[in-house]
Amino acid sequence: MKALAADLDAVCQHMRGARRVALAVHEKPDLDAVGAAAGMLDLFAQLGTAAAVCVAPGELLPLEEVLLPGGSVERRAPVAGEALYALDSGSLARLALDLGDWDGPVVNVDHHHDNARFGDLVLLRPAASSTSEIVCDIARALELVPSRAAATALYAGISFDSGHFRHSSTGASTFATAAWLVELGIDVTEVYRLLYERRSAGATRLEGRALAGMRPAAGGRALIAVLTRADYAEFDAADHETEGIVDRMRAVEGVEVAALVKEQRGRPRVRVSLRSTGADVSAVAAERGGGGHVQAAGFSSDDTCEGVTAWLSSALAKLLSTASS
Ligand SMILES: [Mn+2]
Repeated sequence: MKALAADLDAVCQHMRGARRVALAVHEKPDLDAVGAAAGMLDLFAQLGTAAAVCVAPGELLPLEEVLLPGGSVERRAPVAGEALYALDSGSLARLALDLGDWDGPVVNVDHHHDNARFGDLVLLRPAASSTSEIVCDIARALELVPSRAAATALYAGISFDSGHFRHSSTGASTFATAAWLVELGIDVTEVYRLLYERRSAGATRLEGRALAGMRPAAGGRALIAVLTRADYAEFDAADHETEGIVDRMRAVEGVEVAALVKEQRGRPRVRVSLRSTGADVSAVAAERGGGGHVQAAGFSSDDTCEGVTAWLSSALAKLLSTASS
């Protein structure tokens, strides 16, 4: 599969000519992947092209039952004669799909800056907030109007990937696209509640425990909190329900780095989430075999919570003593 320089027009042209399409997303799909897939499904439906979202058995698509049409997800590999549209995935290997011996045209639509530029057609927009935003650009280039349901999913994807319009990837085009979707009749309050206001009471209490217990490091420029198995058990909260806690810690005035240490059920013993206002926490994570982005990273360890916390105290002090900010 030869990589060709391609743009929006080339992808639109391919879409108009496609006969059968398999839409694929990255493994552990997020709401941007789901929103982009819902948007592309709708566009292909309007073009009269058979399309399905194809994922490996066992992959869960968040809010699939709300944001994707019933029967649109097939837990299988693409078949002969289908073109593969890879959405929101930096590489073929990262797709939530085992391609097996399938061979056919690949169209790569993504916004990850480290995208491997795989495929026969590449539509890569690293400045875009989300792949969902790029799908809106495709819709407008095709002069198609997404259905209200597809518009809702696209808005959900943009909201999720932009941190609800606050990450640095949020540009004027993000708001313009959101405004276009609102004009199509979506209910922004309904989407907000669906995405951000469905936490369990236990998860909210767990957050309270973490926030009440946070301790300063690096002379107050960092905060570290620990959640033990006893905390999860006390509030009957699931492991994945810690999302957002470390961001709340980072939002404290004067805090440049926040770290949340989460004790696991088995191995690894501990997972750590790191957030910063600009200091490179991916470098701290890399020291313990982890990684991520400059402002959002993580690592895991078989050390105890106490051991990891002690290590973090000195690592964050060192990081912030050398940080320019
Ligand atoms: Mn994305």
